Amino acid sequence: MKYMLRDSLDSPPGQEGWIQTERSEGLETGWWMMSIMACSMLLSCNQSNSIANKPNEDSLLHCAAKLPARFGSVTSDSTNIQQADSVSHEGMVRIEGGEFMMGANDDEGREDEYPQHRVRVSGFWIDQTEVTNAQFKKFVDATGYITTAEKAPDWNEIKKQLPPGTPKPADSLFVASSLVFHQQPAGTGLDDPTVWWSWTKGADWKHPKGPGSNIKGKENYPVVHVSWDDAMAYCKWSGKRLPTESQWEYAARGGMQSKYPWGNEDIEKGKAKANTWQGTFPSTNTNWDKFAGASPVKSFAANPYGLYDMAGNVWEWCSDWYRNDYYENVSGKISMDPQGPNDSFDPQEPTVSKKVVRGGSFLCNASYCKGYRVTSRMKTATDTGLEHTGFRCVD
Ligand SMILES: [Ca+2]
Repeated sequence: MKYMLRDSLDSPPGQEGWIQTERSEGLETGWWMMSIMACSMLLSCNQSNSIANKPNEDSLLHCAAKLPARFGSVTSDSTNIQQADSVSHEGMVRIEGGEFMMGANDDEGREDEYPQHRVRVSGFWIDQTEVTNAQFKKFVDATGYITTAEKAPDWNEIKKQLPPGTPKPADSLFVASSLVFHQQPAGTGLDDPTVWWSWTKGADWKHPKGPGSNIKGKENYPVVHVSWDDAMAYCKWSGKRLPTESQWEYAARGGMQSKYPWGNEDIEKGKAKANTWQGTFPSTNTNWDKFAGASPVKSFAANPYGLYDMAGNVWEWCSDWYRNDYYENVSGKISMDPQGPNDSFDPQEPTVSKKVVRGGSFLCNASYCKGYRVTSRMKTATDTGLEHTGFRCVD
């Protein structure tokens, strides 16, 4: 369990001004500390200026660059959500079960994408599109659900897991907020993602850019700023689940053994095939694909299974815990409907429990880590929502 609070909204995440507390489960230990330790993040894969198509070791570190998780202390509401009795398959596609080789077999993958290994999945239904603002609104209207980003951390909850007598931090730390992307001036370096990501008070699914922004006219855009808990709550309410990582990759491949959901053609050749970033990140977006931020779902062609935005637009939560060594651990045998590892481990941030996210986002760029490859894996702390992260459900 982990908590992280800010003492100033102006403090960039991961820098001085952050306070982190942590407790080792079962050890009854805990401490407050000023945080230099940044946290996880899928964040854009745009954090490295590696050689295109072949990220070097350095770039991989940048690519999985660190940003702080949120608070960890916010109690999930998903347990209070009633599971739907029946499931509507409207807007879903049936994927027949089968066997495939999961993971990368070329030289573009990051370490955690190897080795490629055999996986068998049973047939399942999957949403054709990312869950939209309109769909998420129905859920919120029906349940009164409040997302993680809308809730300030609750001291009464936090202190239960801290050593007795731990002093309460300043009230100014307990602020509801989420991570918002800010385009930067030309010449901005790529080594510090905290420059273009900032915790923003009042940013949430209804206010993607923070106070003053809204989702009017964006009913058909993917919902963002949703934590893994929020995504789980929505899926539960609709009688569905989050996809496992193997279901997600199987669906994204569309029956092919290609690099991308559309085949192998380079993303910036021919017609625009997905919403990503063209130009120089994080300063210049040429908008060649017509969208600077998120795009309405179904703005680009579907993959052979009829699924939209399996590459780009927004990252999508999966149900699996993230472990960097998971593929190594399951190689050499056929995995049947794998549910992922039993726990999470990210060597870059061993203390933070993370779930897998897939598919890349509107911030991914061909020059960097190519999060829109079908095998690309990223990971995020379960309580963290971002402007470029959403989800879809399966049944
Ligand atoms: Ca774009």
